[in-house]
Amino acid sequence: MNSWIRSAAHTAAGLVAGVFGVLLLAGTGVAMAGTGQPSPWQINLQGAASPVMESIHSFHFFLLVIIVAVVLLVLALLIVVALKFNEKANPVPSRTTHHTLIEVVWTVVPVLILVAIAIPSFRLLFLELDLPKADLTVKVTGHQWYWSYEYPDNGAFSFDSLMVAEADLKPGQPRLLAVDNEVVVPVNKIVRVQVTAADVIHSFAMPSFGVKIDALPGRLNESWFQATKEGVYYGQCSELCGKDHAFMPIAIRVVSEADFASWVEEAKQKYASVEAPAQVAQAEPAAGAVSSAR
Ligand SMILES: [Cu+2]
Repeated sequence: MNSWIRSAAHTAAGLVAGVFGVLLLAGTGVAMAGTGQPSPWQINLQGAASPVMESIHSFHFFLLVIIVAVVLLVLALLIVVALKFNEKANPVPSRTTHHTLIEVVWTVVPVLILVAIAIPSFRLLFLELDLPKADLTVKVTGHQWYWSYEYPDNGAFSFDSLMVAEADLKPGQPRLLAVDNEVVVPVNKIVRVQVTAADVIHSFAMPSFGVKIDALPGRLNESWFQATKEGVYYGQCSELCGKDHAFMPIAIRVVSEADFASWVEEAKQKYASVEAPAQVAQAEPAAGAVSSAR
């Protein structure tokens, strides 16, 4: 065998091994990936904690299988061509220029593959964008550079949520992700998220819930999630919004329904006292005081 054919065969073998290696890593990556926050050496999506994210995971794996099959087919064809039709092995080339069956096959098969991808893709889009009846609403507003949250169904209190500086992190709080005031939602309830922005475009993203939606000034976008496991989940602003874009994380704490109810009671007190409008000296002028007030 020619040396270049040998090296081509080696390269091909290396490619196949590489593809299988990536597949293997991707397969185990689902287990390796953290849920609620990224983990070291993570190469796959974050773990799923909502039905939408579970569907995103399955769709992602389905696409991975298809793309690996396509890559392997093309690779095999390349190897066959390189080995069988090089100048040495095939000194007198065929003059064939058309083959109707092959041409029909290489047109129809890709169309069928695209249709097979489109059907679950549209189903997933519909799942993400068709809001089910919500159990509660959280209104999210992006600011330069923090988020504020409002609970219109639970007493309409609102609060700001700012990143915890590195020096103030408590044990267990992840750097660049922990916030002072977390969003709290009940487990297994459908939460409608209404997203807007007060200044520039931000994007509200929570990977483990499969939520990413732009926060646009003057527009109210909607998304939803149903957190299936209790715990704290972290996300980040995902639209470049200025110098502190990287420092406006999102933290959602998923708790039991009873814990949520008691948190709401606490939050109403806590944020009411913080958010009370400042008392401005503006007394009703007495009837005789009008002229002197001028
Ligand atoms: Cu932002």
